[in-house]
Amino acid sequence: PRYLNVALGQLGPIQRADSRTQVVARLCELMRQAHAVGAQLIVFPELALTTFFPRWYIEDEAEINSFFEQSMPNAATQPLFDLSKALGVGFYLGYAELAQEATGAVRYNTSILVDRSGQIVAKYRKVHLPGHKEHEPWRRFQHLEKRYFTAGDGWEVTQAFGGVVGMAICNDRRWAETYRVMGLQGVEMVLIGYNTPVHNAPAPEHDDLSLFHNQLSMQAGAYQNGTWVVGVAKAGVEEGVDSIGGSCIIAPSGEVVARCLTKGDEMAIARCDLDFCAIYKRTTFNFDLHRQPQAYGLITQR
Ligand code: CDT
Repeated sequence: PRYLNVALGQLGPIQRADSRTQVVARLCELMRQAHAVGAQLIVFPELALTTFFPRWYIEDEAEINSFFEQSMPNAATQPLFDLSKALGVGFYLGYAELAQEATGAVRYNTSILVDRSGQIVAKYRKVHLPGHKEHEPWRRFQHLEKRYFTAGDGWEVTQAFGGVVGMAICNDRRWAETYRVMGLQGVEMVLIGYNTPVHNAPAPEHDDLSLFHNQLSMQAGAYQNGTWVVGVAKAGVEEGVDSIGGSCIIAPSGEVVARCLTKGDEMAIARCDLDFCAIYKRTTFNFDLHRQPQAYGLITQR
Protein backbone atom coordinates (compact mmCIF):
# COMPACT_ATOMS: atom_id res chain seq x y z
CA PRO A 1 0.00 0.00 0.00
CA ARG A 2 0.98 3.63 -0.59
CA TYR A 3 -0.35 5.27 2.54
CA LEU A 4 -0.69 9.05 2.72
CA ASN A 5 -1.80 10.54 6.02
CA VAL A 6 -3.99 13.48 5.09
CA ALA A 7 -5.49 16.00 7.50
CA LEU A 8 -8.48 18.27 7.14
CA GLY A 9 -7.54 21.79 8.26
CA GLN A 10 -11.03 23.23 8.60
CA LEU A 11 -11.26 26.90 9.59
CA GLY A 12 -14.01 28.60 11.50
CA PRO A 13 -14.96 32.13 10.49
CA ILE A 14 -12.44 34.88 9.71
CA GLN A 15 -13.83 38.33 10.44
CA ARG A 16 -12.84 41.38 8.44
CA ALA A 17 -10.80 42.83 11.29
CA ASP A 18 -8.72 39.65 11.71
CA SER A 19 -5.15 40.16 10.51
CA ARG A 20 -3.20 37.80 8.22
CA THR A 21 -0.87 37.21 11.18
CA GLN A 22 -3.75 36.00 13.35
CA VAL A 23 -5.05 33.72 10.61
CA VAL A 24 -1.61 32.25 9.86
CA ALA A 25 -1.22 31.48 13.58
CA ARG A 26 -4.49 29.48 13.39
CA LEU A 27 -3.25 27.62 10.30
CA CYS A 28 0.02 26.83 12.08
CA GLU A 29 -1.87 25.49 15.10
CA LEU A 30 -3.90 23.16 12.85
CA MET A 31 -0.68 22.03 11.16
CA ARG A 32 0.89 21.25 14.55
CA GLN A 33 -2.17 19.22 15.58
CA ALA A 34 -2.02 17.33 12.28
CA HIS A 35 1.69 16.62 12.68
CA ALA A 36 1.11 15.30 16.22
CA VAL A 37 -1.10 12.54 14.80
CA GLY A 38 1.18 11.71 11.88
CA ALA A 39 -0.10 13.87 8.99
CA GLN A 40 2.08 14.31 5.89
CA LEU A 41 -0.33 16.72 4.19
CA ILE A 42 -2.93 19.16 5.52
CA VAL A 43 -5.62 20.76 3.38
CA PHE A 44 -6.84 24.28 4.20
CA PRO A 45 -9.91 26.07 2.73
CA GLU A 46 -10.47 28.36 -0.25
CA LEU A 47 -9.48 32.04 0.38
CA ALA A 48 -8.08 30.92 3.71
CA LEU A 49 -6.20 34.10 4.64
CA THR A 50 -9.09 36.58 4.81
CA THR A 51 -12.81 36.85 5.27
CA PHE A 52 -14.86 35.80 2.21
CA PHE A 53 -14.87 39.32 0.72
CA PRO A 54 -16.97 38.58 -2.44
CA ARG A 55 -19.99 38.99 -0.17
CA TRP A 56 -19.45 42.76 -0.46
CA TYR A 57 -19.70 45.13 -3.41
CA ILE A 58 -16.50 47.16 -3.18
CA GLU A 59 -15.59 49.89 -5.68
CA ASP A 60 -12.32 51.12 -4.25
CA GLU A 61 -9.49 49.29 -6.05
CA ALA A 62 -7.07 49.62 -3.15
CA GLU A 63 -9.64 48.17 -0.79
CA ILE A 64 -10.24 45.23 -3.16
CA ASN A 65 -6.51 44.64 -3.46
CA SER A 66 -6.15 44.58 0.32
CA PHE A 67 -7.68 41.08 0.24
CA PHE A 68 -5.13 39.85 -2.34
CA GLU A 69 -1.57 38.46 -2.10
CA GLN A 70 1.01 39.94 -4.46
CA SER A 71 3.54 37.17 -3.79
CA MET A 72 3.60 33.75 -2.14
CA PRO A 73 5.12 33.11 0.29
CA ASN A 74 5.11 36.64 1.70
CA ALA A 75 5.95 38.12 5.07
CA ALA A 76 2.63 37.14 6.62
CA THR A 77 2.57 33.54 5.32
CA GLN A 78 6.29 32.75 5.71
CA PRO A 79 5.77 31.23 9.21
CA LEU A 80 3.45 28.61 7.69
CA PHE A 81 6.06 27.67 5.07
CA ASP A 82 8.76 27.54 7.75
CA LEU A 83 6.63 25.29 9.96
CA SER A 84 5.82 23.04 6.99
CA LYS A 85 9.53 22.53 6.37
CA ALA A 86 10.36 22.04 10.05
CA LEU A 87 7.61 19.45 10.60
CA GLY A 88 7.72 17.81 7.16
CA VAL A 89 4.01 18.48 6.61
CA GLY A 90 2.91 19.67 3.16
CA PHE A 91 -0.21 21.75 2.60
CA TYR A 92 -2.90 23.02 0.22
CA LEU A 93 -3.78 26.68 0.73
CA GLY A 94 -6.39 28.83 -1.01
CA TYR A 95 -5.86 32.59 -1.35
CA ALA A 96 -6.70 35.58 -3.55
CA GLU A 97 -3.84 36.12 -6.00
CA LEU A 98 -2.92 39.43 -7.64
CA ALA A 99 -0.74 38.40 -10.58
CA GLN A 100 1.35 40.76 -12.70
CA GLU A 101 0.95 39.77 -16.35
CA ALA A 102 1.96 41.36 -19.66
CA THR A 103 -1.52 42.90 -19.88
CA GLY A 104 -1.37 44.28 -16.33
CA ALA A 105 -2.59 43.05 -12.95
CA VAL A 106 -4.99 40.07 -12.99
CA ARG A 107 -6.93 38.71 -10.01
CA TYR A 108 -7.42 34.98 -9.49
CA ASN A 109 -8.98 32.71 -6.87
CA THR A 110 -5.96 30.45 -6.39
CA SER A 111 -4.68 27.44 -4.51
CA ILE A 112 -1.14 26.14 -4.09
CA LEU A 113 0.29 22.77 -3.18
CA VAL A 114 3.35 22.85 -0.94
CA ASP A 115 5.47 19.72 -0.48
CA ARG A 116 6.96 18.39 2.77
CA SER A 117 10.06 20.56 2.33
CA GLY A 118 8.00 23.76 2.28
CA GLN A 119 8.33 24.29 -1.51
CA ILE A 120 5.43 25.24 -3.79
CA VAL A 121 5.05 22.39 -6.29
CA ALA A 122 1.77 23.34 -8.01
CA LYS A 123 -0.62 26.24 -8.45
CA TYR A 124 -4.26 26.13 -9.57
CA ARG A 125 -6.62 28.99 -10.52
CA LYS A 126 -10.36 28.45 -10.03
CA VAL A 127 -12.25 27.76 -13.27
CA HIS A 128 -15.92 27.82 -12.19
CA LEU A 129 -16.53 31.28 -10.71
CA PRO A 130 -20.06 31.37 -9.25
CA GLY A 131 -22.30 34.31 -8.47
CA HIS A 132 -22.59 37.55 -10.41
CA LYS A 133 -20.68 40.56 -11.71
CA GLU A 134 -22.86 43.55 -10.80
CA HIS A 135 -24.23 44.79 -7.51
CA GLU A 136 -27.55 43.06 -6.72
CA PRO A 137 -28.97 44.93 -3.72
CA TRP A 138 -31.98 42.58 -3.41
CA ARG A 139 -29.66 39.88 -2.02
CA ARG A 140 -29.01 39.63 1.73
CA PHE A 141 -25.33 39.46 0.77
CA GLN A 142 -23.47 39.49 -2.52
CA HIS A 143 -21.54 36.71 -4.25
CA LEU A 144 -19.31 38.74 -6.59
CA GLU A 145 -16.71 36.18 -7.66
CA LYS A 146 -17.43 36.98 -11.32
CA ARG A 147 -16.49 40.59 -10.58
CA TYR A 148 -13.35 40.10 -8.55
CA PHE A 149 -11.74 37.12 -10.29
CA THR A 150 -10.63 36.02 -13.75
CA ALA A 151 -11.20 32.31 -14.50
CA GLY A 152 -8.24 29.96 -14.66
CA ASP A 153 -7.70 27.73 -17.66
CA GLY A 154 -7.95 24.15 -16.40
CA TRP A 155 -6.67 21.32 -14.29
CA GLU A 156 -3.25 19.76 -14.27
CA VAL A 157 -2.15 17.01 -11.92
CA THR A 158 1.16 16.85 -10.08
CA GLN A 159 3.38 13.99 -8.98
CA ALA A 160 3.63 14.67 -5.24
CA PHE A 161 3.32 12.91 -1.89
CA GLY A 162 4.03 9.57 -3.59
CA GLY A 163 1.03 9.84 -5.90
CA VAL A 164 -0.87 11.90 -8.46
CA VAL A 165 -2.44 14.95 -6.85
CA GLY A 166 -4.91 17.48 -8.29
CA MET A 167 -6.59 20.63 -7.01
CA ALA A 168 -9.95 22.31 -7.43
CA ILE A 169 -11.68 25.17 -5.61
CA CYS A 170 -15.17 25.34 -4.14
CA ASN A 171 -17.77 25.65 -6.92
CA ASP A 172 -15.56 23.44 -9.15
CA ARG A 173 -16.57 20.50 -6.96
CA ARG A 174 -20.15 20.60 -8.22
CA TRP A 175 -19.09 19.95 -11.84
CA ALA A 176 -18.44 16.44 -13.18
CA GLU A 177 -15.91 17.81 -15.70
CA THR A 178 -13.59 19.01 -12.92
CA TYR A 179 -12.96 15.50 -11.69
CA ARG A 180 -13.02 13.87 -15.13
CA VAL A 181 -10.33 16.14 -16.60
CA MET A 182 -8.10 15.11 -13.69
CA GLY A 183 -9.34 11.51 -13.80
CA LEU A 184 -8.13 11.32 -17.39
CA GLN A 185 -4.68 12.28 -16.09
CA GLY A 186 -4.75 9.46 -13.53
CA VAL A 187 -5.45 11.57 -10.46
CA GLU A 188 -5.36 9.72 -7.14
CA MET A 189 -6.27 12.54 -4.75
CA VAL A 190 -8.20 15.75 -5.46
CA LEU A 191 -7.84 18.55 -2.89
CA ILE A 192 -10.67 21.09 -2.62
CA GLY A 193 -11.14 24.09 -0.33
CA TYR A 194 -14.52 25.82 -0.11
CA ASN A 195 -16.63 28.69 1.32
CA THR A 196 -20.31 27.83 0.93
CA PRO A 197 -22.95 30.09 2.46
CA VAL A 198 -25.95 28.10 3.68
CA HIS A 199 -28.21 30.64 1.98
CA ASN A 200 -28.26 30.73 -1.81
CA ALA A 201 -30.21 33.87 -2.76
CA PRO A 202 -31.38 32.81 -6.26
CA ALA A 203 -32.59 29.40 -4.94
CA PRO A 204 -33.39 29.67 -1.21
CA GLU A 205 -35.31 26.37 -1.41
CA HIS A 206 -31.89 24.70 -1.70
CA ASP A 207 -30.64 26.08 1.63
CA ASP A 208 -31.70 22.98 3.56
CA LEU A 209 -29.80 20.81 1.07
CA SER A 210 -26.50 22.69 1.13
CA LEU A 211 -24.59 20.08 3.16
CA PHE A 212 -26.15 17.24 1.17
CA HIS A 213 -25.16 18.79 -2.18
CA ASN A 214 -21.63 19.37 -0.90
CA GLN A 215 -21.15 15.72 -0.01
CA LEU A 216 -23.12 14.35 -2.98
CA SER A 217 -20.88 16.18 -5.47
CA MET A 218 -17.62 15.09 -3.88
CA GLN A 219 -18.69 11.48 -3.34
CA ALA A 220 -19.77 11.20 -6.97
CA GLY A 221 -16.52 12.76 -8.21
CA ALA A 222 -14.48 10.35 -6.11
CA TYR A 223 -16.30 7.17 -7.13
CA GLN A 224 -16.71 8.00 -10.84
CA ASN A 225 -12.98 8.64 -11.20
CA GLY A 226 -11.55 6.16 -8.70
CA THR A 227 -9.87 8.90 -6.67
CA TRP A 228 -9.62 10.17 -3.12
CA VAL A 229 -11.31 13.55 -2.59
CA VAL A 230 -10.49 15.87 0.30
CA GLY A 231 -12.95 18.73 0.83
CA VAL A 232 -12.27 21.45 3.42
CA ALA A 233 -14.57 24.25 4.55
CA LYS A 234 -14.23 27.70 5.97
CA ALA A 235 -17.30 27.33 8.16
CA GLY A 236 -19.50 29.17 10.60
CA VAL A 237 -20.84 32.69 10.86
CA GLU A 238 -18.52 35.17 9.15
CA GLU A 239 -19.58 38.82 9.18
CA GLY A 240 -23.18 37.70 9.72
CA VAL A 241 -23.19 35.08 6.92
CA ASP A 242 -23.46 31.41 7.94
CA SER A 243 -21.39 28.93 5.90
CA ILE A 244 -21.53 25.13 5.94
CA GLY A 245 -18.88 22.91 7.51
CA GLY A 246 -18.93 19.26 6.54
CA SER A 247 -15.23 18.96 5.67
CA CYS A 248 -14.52 15.34 4.78
CA ILE A 249 -12.18 12.81 3.22
CA ILE A 250 -13.80 10.50 0.66
CA ALA A 251 -12.33 7.22 -0.59
CA PRO A 252 -12.38 6.05 -4.23
CA SER A 253 -15.29 3.83 -3.16
CA GLY A 254 -17.30 7.01 -2.56
CA GLU A 255 -17.33 6.37 1.19
CA VAL A 256 -16.59 9.12 3.71
CA VAL A 257 -13.68 7.99 5.91
CA ALA A 258 -13.14 11.13 8.04
CA ARG A 259 -15.22 14.17 8.78
CA CYS A 260 -15.15 17.36 10.84
CA LEU A 261 -17.94 17.67 13.39
CA THR A 262 -17.92 21.38 14.26
CA LYS A 263 -18.07 24.68 12.36
CA GLY A 264 -14.88 26.01 13.93
CA ASP A 265 -11.14 25.43 13.52
CA GLU A 266 -10.93 21.64 13.49
CA MET A 267 -8.38 19.05 12.40
CA ALA A 268 -9.34 15.50 11.39
CA ILE A 269 -7.19 12.87 9.73
CA ALA A 270 -7.31 9.68 7.68
CA ARG A 271 -4.72 7.23 6.43
CA CYS A 272 -5.39 7.09 2.69
CA ASP A 273 -4.05 4.22 0.60
CA LEU A 274 -3.40 5.67 -2.85
CA ASP A 275 -3.28 2.11 -4.21
CA PHE A 276 -6.97 1.79 -3.36
CA CYS A 277 -7.67 3.87 -6.52
CA ALA A 278 -6.40 1.12 -8.82
CA ILE A 279 -9.23 -1.38 -8.38
CA TYR A 280 -11.72 1.27 -9.59
CA LYS A 281 -9.47 2.53 -12.39
CA ARG A 282 -8.88 -1.08 -13.56
CA THR A 283 -12.50 -2.28 -13.49
CA THR A 284 -15.72 -0.25 -13.55
CA PHE A 285 -13.95 2.99 -14.47
CA ASN A 286 -11.30 1.62 -16.82
CA PHE A 287 -11.46 4.64 -19.11
CA ASP A 288 -9.51 3.05 -21.98
CA LEU A 289 -11.87 0.07 -22.08
CA HIS A 290 -15.23 1.61 -21.33
CA ARG A 291 -15.39 5.34 -22.09
CA GLN A 292 -17.23 6.34 -25.28
CA PRO A 293 -15.83 9.79 -26.10
CA GLN A 294 -17.35 9.76 -29.60
CA ALA A 295 -20.71 10.01 -27.81
CA TYR A 296 -19.66 12.94 -25.63
CA GLY A 297 -18.99 15.60 -28.29
CA LEU A 298 -21.74 17.96 -27.10
CA ILE A 299 -19.95 18.46 -23.79
CA THR A 300 -17.31 20.63 -25.39
CA GLN A 301 -19.39 21.93 -28.31
CA ARG A 302 -21.72 23.86 -26.01
N1 CDT B 1 -16.96 29.91 -3.02
C1 CDT B 1 -17.87 29.29 -3.79
O1 CDT B 1 -17.60 28.92 -4.92
N2 CDT B 1 -19.11 29.15 -3.26
C2 CDT B 1 -20.23 28.63 -3.97
C3 CDT B 1 -21.46 29.19 -3.36
C4 CDT B 1 -22.68 28.91 -4.10
S1 CDT B 1 -22.88 29.79 -5.59
C5 CDT B 1 -23.34 31.38 -5.15
C6 CDT B 1 -20.30 27.12 -3.96
O2 CDT B 1 -20.48 26.53 -5.03
O3 CDT B 1 -20.21 26.49 -2.90
